[in-house]
Amino acid sequence: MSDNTEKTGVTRRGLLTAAAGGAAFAGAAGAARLAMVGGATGAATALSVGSAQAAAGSEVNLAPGQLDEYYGFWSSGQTGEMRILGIPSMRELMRVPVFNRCSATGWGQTNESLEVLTENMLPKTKDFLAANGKKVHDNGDLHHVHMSFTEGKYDGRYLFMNDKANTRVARVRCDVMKTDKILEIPNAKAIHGLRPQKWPRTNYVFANGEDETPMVNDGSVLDDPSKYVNFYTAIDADKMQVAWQVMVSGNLDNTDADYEGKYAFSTSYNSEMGMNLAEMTASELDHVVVFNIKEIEKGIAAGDFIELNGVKVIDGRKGQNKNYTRYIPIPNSPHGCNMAPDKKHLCIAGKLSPTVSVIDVTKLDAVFYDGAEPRSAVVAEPELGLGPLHTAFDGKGNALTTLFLDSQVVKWNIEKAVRAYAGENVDPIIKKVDVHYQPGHNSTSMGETLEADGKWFISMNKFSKDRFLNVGPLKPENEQLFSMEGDDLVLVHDGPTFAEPHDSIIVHRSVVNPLSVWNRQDPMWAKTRAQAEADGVNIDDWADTIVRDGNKVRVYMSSSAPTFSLESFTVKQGDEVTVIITNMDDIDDLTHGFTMGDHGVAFEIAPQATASATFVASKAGVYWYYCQWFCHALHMEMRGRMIVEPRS
Ligand code: RUQ
Ligand code: CUA
Repeated sequence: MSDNTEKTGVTRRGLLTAAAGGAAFAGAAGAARLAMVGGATGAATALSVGSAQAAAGSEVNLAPGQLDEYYGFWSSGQTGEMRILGIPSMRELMRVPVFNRCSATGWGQTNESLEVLTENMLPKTKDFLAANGKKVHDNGDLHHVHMSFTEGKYDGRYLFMNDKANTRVARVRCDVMKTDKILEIPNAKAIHGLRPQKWPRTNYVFANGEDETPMVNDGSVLDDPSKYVNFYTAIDADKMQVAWQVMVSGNLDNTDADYEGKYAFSTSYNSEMGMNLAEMTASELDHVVVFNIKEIEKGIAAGDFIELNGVKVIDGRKGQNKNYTRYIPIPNSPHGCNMAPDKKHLCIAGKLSPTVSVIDVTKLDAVFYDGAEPRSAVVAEPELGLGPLHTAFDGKGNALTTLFLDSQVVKWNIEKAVRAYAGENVDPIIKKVDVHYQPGHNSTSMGETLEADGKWFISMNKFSKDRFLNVGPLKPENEQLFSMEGDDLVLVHDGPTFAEPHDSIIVHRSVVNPLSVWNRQDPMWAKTRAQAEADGVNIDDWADTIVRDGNKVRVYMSSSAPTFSLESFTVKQGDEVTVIITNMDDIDDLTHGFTMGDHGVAFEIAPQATASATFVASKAGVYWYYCQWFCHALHMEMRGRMIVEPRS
C-alpha cells in the first residue's frame, strides 16, 4: 500500500481523497490551507449583523449579579477536567477535576479522591503505577460529557464522561459537582465516544473503544493485526460496573442511543483495521455499527458469551450473522453520531466524505429481522461541505453540522434532505456561516434531548489563530456562541479556552439543583468516617485528637473561620501522617483549605465536608500549615505548626 493517493484517488464526485483528508487532519498547516480553499470555493454567507446581533448581544452581556439561564457542561480534552460555564454569558463558573490532578482542591491527593480514582482500577494498572512510583495517573483526555436521562430528558442526577488516554469512564454527581466514580474499562482500549441511554432512563452508559489490540493483550499475540479486536462497552450507570461488552470489527469513534431504548450506534472509521494512515483510509466506505440492546441482553442471559477479565463479552463482529449487531456502510471514516430529537433520524457525519448520512431508526427492525439491506435504513445523504464532524439540532426539524475543513457550520433541514434523497428537487441547505476556525463539536441548548429549544448554538473551534492577543506559540482554542434567530445564526461571543473545548452540553438551569453545603453523612468520606469511629473520634463534632498507631499518626482537626482546632501537632521523623479535617462552618461559600508548607500537600474543605491527606513526615523541623482558601478577615492567621522531632 505504497501509493494511497493512486489507490483511492478522487473516485467519486465530491469525495475528498483519503490522502488529502489524512494530510489535513494530521497537521494544522494542512488543515488551515485546505480550509482556505474550502472557504474560497464554498458558499459562505456573511454573518448577519445589525439589530439582531445587538439584541442578542444584550442578552449575552448579563449585568453584574444576573444569573445565566443555562448551565454549560464542558469537557476539557487533554486537561482531563470538566468545566461548568454559564450560558449565554460564557463565564467559566467552575472546574471539576476528574482524571487530572488538581492543585487547588487536592483531587488526586486526598484519601477521598484517591479512593474514587483507584477503587475500580485494574490490577495491572495498579502494578504499573507502583512500578513507576505512583498511585494514580496524572493525566486524562476527557472528550465527552453527557447528562443522565429519564424518558429522553435530562434528569439532573449525573454527568458521565470518558478518558481516552487511560481507558476510563467517570461519573460526576450533580448535587455536589464532584466525581464519585471512576471505572477503568477492561479489554477495551482508548474509550472515546460515550453516551447515556436515553430511554426509558439511563440504565446503561455506552462507551466506545477506539484502538484495537489483541483480544487478550498480555504479550502472547503481538504484531499480528489480524488477531486484533475492538470492544463496545455497556456500563451499568447506577452501579458503575461494566454490564457487558460486544466485540466488534473496526475502530469505534462516536456513539449515541435512540429514544426507544432499542438501539445504540457507533461510527467506525478504519473498517480496514489498518495500522497506518494509508491503510486506515484505503476504503471509501466504513460503517456504523448498530447494537440491538434487547438481543444482546438475551444473548448474555442465554450464555452466548465468553468471559474476559471478568466481563461477559458477546461476539458482534462482522459476519457473525447474529442479531446482536448490524454494519451499515457509510462514506468515509465517519465521525459524529447524533440522534435527532424527532426520535427518528440519526445523523452520521462523513468526515472524509462531504456528506451526512441520515439513518431512519424506525427502519432498523427490518434490517435485523426481515433481512433488509443495511443501507435501506439510510434515508438521506446530503452533501454539505468539507469535513463534516458533528451535528446538533434545534428541535424544529433542522440540523447544524460543523465543517472542519471549510471552517463553517451548515444549517440544513432533515425532512428536505430526505425528500431530496428520494429524488425531489429540493435543497436542504438553509445557511452556511463562517466560524473561526476549524470547528469540531457543536452543541445547541437542550439539543440532545426531547426538549431541544433552538435558542443557543455553540461552535467549538480547534484553532483561534488571529482572534485573540498573541500569547506565544501555544494559542487558545475558540468557542463561539451564536444566538439562533429564525434561520439566522448570530455570532455573539468569542471565548478563548485552554486545552481543549472538546465538547459541551447546554442544560437549562431548572434541571440542575446543586447543594450549597455538604450533607455531613455524605458517602464521599465514608471510609474516613469508619476510620474515625474505629479511633473513637466523632468527626461530626469539634475534634482535636491525635491518634498514634505504630508509626502511623492520624491528626483529627476541625476548622471554623478563622481557626483550626489544633494550633500545632507533633510527630516523629518518618511517621506516616494523616491529617483529617472537618469544616464545621455551614455557611454558604465558607470553604477552608489545608496546605502543609514544603510538603506538597494541599486540599479543599467545603462547608460541612471532611477531607484528608496522608504523607510521610520525613523532614525533621518546624513546618507551618495554613488555610489556602480565603475565608475570613483573619484568614492569614488561620495556620498552625507541625513539629517533626528528629528520629533519635
Ligand atoms: S470526537 S471533534 Cu473526541 Cu468528540 Cu469529534
Ligand atoms: Cu480558612 Cu482561609
